[in-house]
Amino acid sequence: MSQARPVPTDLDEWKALAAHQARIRDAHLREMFAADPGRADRFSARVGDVFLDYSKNRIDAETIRLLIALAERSGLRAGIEAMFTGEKINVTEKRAVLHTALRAPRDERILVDGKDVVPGVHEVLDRMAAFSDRVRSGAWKGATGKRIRNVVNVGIGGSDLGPAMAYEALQAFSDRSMRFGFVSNVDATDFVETVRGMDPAETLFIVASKTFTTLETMNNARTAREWLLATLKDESAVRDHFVAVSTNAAEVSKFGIDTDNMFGFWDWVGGRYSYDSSVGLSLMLAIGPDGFRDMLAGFRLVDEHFRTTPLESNLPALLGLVGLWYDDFFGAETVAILPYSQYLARFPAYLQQLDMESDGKSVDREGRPITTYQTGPIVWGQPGTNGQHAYYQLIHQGTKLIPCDFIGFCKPNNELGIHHDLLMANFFAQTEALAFGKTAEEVRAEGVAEAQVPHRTFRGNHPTNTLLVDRELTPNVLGQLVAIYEHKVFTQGWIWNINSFDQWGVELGKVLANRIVPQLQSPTEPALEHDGSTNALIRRYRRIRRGG
Ligand code: G6Q
Repeated sequence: MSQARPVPTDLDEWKALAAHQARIRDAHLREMFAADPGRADRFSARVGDVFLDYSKNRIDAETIRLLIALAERSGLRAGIEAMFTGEKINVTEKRAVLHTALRAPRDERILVDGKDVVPGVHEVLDRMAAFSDRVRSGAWKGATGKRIRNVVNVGIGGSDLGPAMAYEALQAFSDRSMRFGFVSNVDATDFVETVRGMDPAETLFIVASKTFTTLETMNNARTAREWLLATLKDESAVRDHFVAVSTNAAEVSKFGIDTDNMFGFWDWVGGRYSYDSSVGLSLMLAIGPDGFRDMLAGFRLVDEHFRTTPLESNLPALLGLVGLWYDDFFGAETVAILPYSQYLARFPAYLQQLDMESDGKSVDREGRPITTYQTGPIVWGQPGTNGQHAYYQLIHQGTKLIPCDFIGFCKPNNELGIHHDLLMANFFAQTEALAFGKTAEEVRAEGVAEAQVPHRTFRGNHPTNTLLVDRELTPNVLGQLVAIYEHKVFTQGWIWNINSFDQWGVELGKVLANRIVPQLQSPTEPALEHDGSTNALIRRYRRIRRGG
């Protein structure tokens, strides 16, 4: 693994794909479906409750064969094995990448530096479960003896997006007698609006921060402590109302949280891969330990599939390969994630971080600048059908190629009248329309005036993946979906030969802001040594903020 890999674009397999693309780029999905009645069957895969139809992509059997050849040549199988067995594939931070260990069964052994990490994972899970049971049953009391009714997770990025997304996704399974809030933004509005109406005596704060030094989180945590003590007065109340999720015990106790009330995780869990660790404590409080374990089982099911299934029918790998096909061979710059489930409203934002922070890299694992191919796409999206009444216009008729993932469910979480069939009718109609469009002849046949024909014509041939879940959204299904995307991102990152597990761009932001804080707060005019624009903006802000 330590040997420098060839630049992907120098590989014969890459060149073969480029030549193949030139042959099929103008083929229309209309023709492809007409020519092959078995196409929908051929281009489908399944794992657990998730069925993937990837037939509405601009691919043929040869495309998949060549993409798999590229994956094989790039050592994807060895890469998967290296990840699952705890090799230090996060080369810039010299860390193993073992979010898969978070869902390993008790009897599995996974060694990092010669030590089995699985017992530690289960020890933390068991402590989380015991704590959750106490809070949910009312046995854990606040400082004044009241039971906890509000839980507020204070964290940002990987310590926020996962639990916030999953809490929203699994509200149907949560304890409705409790209120859950997520404070991430250092904008005071986030804190103020989240705790509005909460009784401090009934509120538990979970300060979630891997490093316990992140500016936004530490500031929000201090504000939370002041808010609590303004009512409860006594410092000792912090013990009953604050717990921490972190890898940094020293900073946790410096903050005043008893390390007995700290739930750990490990440096081999990246922030954006961490909500199935103790970072998911708020979620466990909401859905209970059994629900949380059921979610882990869903993750696990996909992990095993990804690790053991041949690439030809390996769902996350196929999703990755088809995505890479557009990204690198059609020049597509973006991917839309379109869940037809209101509960998955935050899923696109979650995947945005997972994908863009992981694969948003322009230097390869050997430190060479990447100049001949594209890496991670811009990820975005909103739940359907809302998007249809907004930005789908550009997907249908704009000048850009935007591959889309449609995620839908055969069963609703809330059975109400004809709602679900209406939702799913839109779901099916959109992928059909995107693929097949509407020809000028079809528009004319509707009696449309000639001048309008070009405007009403849909060229189609827009690629989509359909992920159709056999059932309703459950904790287990959510685990499956997240693991599918984790491994999709891994597949692409591995072929691009980048480190999907560091985030120096994020680290930069943390350092830069810390430099400017004292410049904004200084009572006397500070000496500024930024560029001319930044200096002037800071001066302007100071003047106006101070009423000058
Ligand atoms: C995730 C990133 C980043 C991180 C936040 C919060 O992979 O590293 O989003 O999660 O910056 O960091 P802390 O958990 O250390 O506060």
